[in-house]
Amino acid sequence: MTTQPKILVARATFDSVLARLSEHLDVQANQDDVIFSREQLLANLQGKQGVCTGGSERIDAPLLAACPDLKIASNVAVGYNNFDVDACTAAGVVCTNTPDVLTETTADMAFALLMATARRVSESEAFLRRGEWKKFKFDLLCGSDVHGSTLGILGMGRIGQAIARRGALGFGMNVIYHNRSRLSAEQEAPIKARYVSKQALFEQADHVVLVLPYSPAVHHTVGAGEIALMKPTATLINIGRGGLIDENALADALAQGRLMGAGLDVFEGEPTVNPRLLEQTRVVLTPHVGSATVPTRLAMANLAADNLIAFLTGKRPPTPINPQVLGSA
Ligand code: 8YV
Repeated sequence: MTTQPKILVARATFDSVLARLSEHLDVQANQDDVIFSREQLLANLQGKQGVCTGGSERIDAPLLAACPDLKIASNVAVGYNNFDVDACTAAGVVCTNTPDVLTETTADMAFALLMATARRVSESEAFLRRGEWKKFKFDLLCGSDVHGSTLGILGMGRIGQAIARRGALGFGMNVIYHNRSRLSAEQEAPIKARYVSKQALFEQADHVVLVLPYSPAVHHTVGAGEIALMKPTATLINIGRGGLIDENALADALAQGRLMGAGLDVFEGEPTVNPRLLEQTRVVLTPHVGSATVPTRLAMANLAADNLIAFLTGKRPPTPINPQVLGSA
């Protein structure tokens, strides 16, 4: 009997996905969804050729040194700031992620946060639930318009473009964006997207959406200086990673009424949320649910499984992050 490659599925997943994996691989699952300490992760990875990770498992040089059998790390996320990709590449370990399958769902969530923040939906509901709604009032809970306003997108990858389409085509918004590289004229034209400097984006946008991948180079991309450039009527939406925003600077700005509001799905210390943000009413807070619909989470889990099965049965994984490790085969 041939032995199957061994993998650890580090976080709970769909039973159907585990069943698929188990047809090809020797699977150690974690359906109780214990968040492994570093020591537990290292212990559970001994003798494993593959690992299926969520954002909670960090794959870095010390881990790779302690787990010499590991050949592939498959992240169930498009973002992979929990991977030290250079260290993986140096160790010949393939990294994979789950792009595309979550693009539209995550763009929907960006819009949900944008709408909720601009129109003060959470605040309005809390007001109603507290029983404070006693009469119609002309200026009750007035917010900012979304339609026809200027949407500033920082990070114009697949998800950024999907948000831009929603804004331009659905809400008649003027789209401005900043990104490492400019889109082609063919990509810009249908949404009339205008490439601007980062400074111009903060100055001109009525709604700023952060959707750039996190790395230490973009830590606190939005701090006191950037917030000071923004219109006091503007909103700031973050569906990327918490570390993109200096949360204390944001809490200061909200407390002083220097921003209309913020919509945050991601936090620097998540799942712990900065208590200063929790104190603010003009902030819509959600627990990192950008890709959280059942079909999308299933598609993500299946793509992560496809990557593991393909690579560990001698084929090319569909979505490698560091394809140079695979060579040209
Ligand atoms: C994941 C995400 O669900 O894909 C990403 O980068 O942030 C989410 O879609 C989350 O990271 C859990 O792994």
